[in-house]
Amino acid sequence: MSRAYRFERYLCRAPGDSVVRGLRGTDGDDPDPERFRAEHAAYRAALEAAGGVVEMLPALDDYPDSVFIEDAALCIGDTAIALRPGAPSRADEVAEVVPALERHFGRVVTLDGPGTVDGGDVLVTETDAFVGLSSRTDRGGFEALASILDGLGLSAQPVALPYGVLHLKSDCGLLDENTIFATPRLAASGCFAGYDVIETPDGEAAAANLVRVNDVVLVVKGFWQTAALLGSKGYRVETVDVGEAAKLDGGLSCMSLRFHTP
Ligand code: CIR
Repeated sequence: MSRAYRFERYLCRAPGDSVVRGLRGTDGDDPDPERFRAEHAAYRAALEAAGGVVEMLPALDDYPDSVFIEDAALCIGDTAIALRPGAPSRADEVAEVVPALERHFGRVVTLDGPGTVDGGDVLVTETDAFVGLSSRTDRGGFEALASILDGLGLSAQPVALPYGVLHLKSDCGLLDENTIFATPRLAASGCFAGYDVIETPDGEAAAANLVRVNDVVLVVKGFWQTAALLGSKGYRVETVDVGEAAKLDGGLSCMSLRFHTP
């Protein structure tokens, strides 16, 4: 099973009451902290049901978006990379996650500045790392990350994102070694040449942010065409409700760091 989706440990951060002040691209309803906590608990249960153990880090009310822990770090094999999130309000989340990374990883590498990278912009396969150039991840961040990934045997490839897309993984997710699930607007760029691409069904672009965890594919609840499509192709699908996270442009991948340390 690929290191890109074989996991036995997960780091999650509890949502705090300040989650109501989380960043969002367009004005809308605030998430409800209680409902968010309930959804987060179900999300953690889904990860553990797919195999492995979740370590919960305490809520950080000074950082309203810190529940979206994926953006602060990247975990590959025995190496964790402390990233540099592009939103100024999120930059200091990294220092809060490093001690937990140091407990689990033999090696914690820090991405050099001044460039920025959000973890949500990085899709890792067995051999490649696709890195979205976005409002959060810039060219300097890409170059710095690419040189670290090269040392880990991964070829980093920049991907220009379609207009209005927050992160690369807002529009794609890994299904297996050779297969990526992506929105038609992202796939149309040809960025995944050499991979099989399954496109999101009409009206279900937001289902692209799925997570393969061991033998299970976690899919956002409510995207029934996606669940049926992937089921028909032999994937074992479980659905998870992330309605509160979605109010802050979050989805399934962003609420955990997933890894299998040797
Ligand atoms: C943000 O704008 O940074 C958060 N409200 C959402 C981050 C979602 N992160 C992700 O999908 N990796």
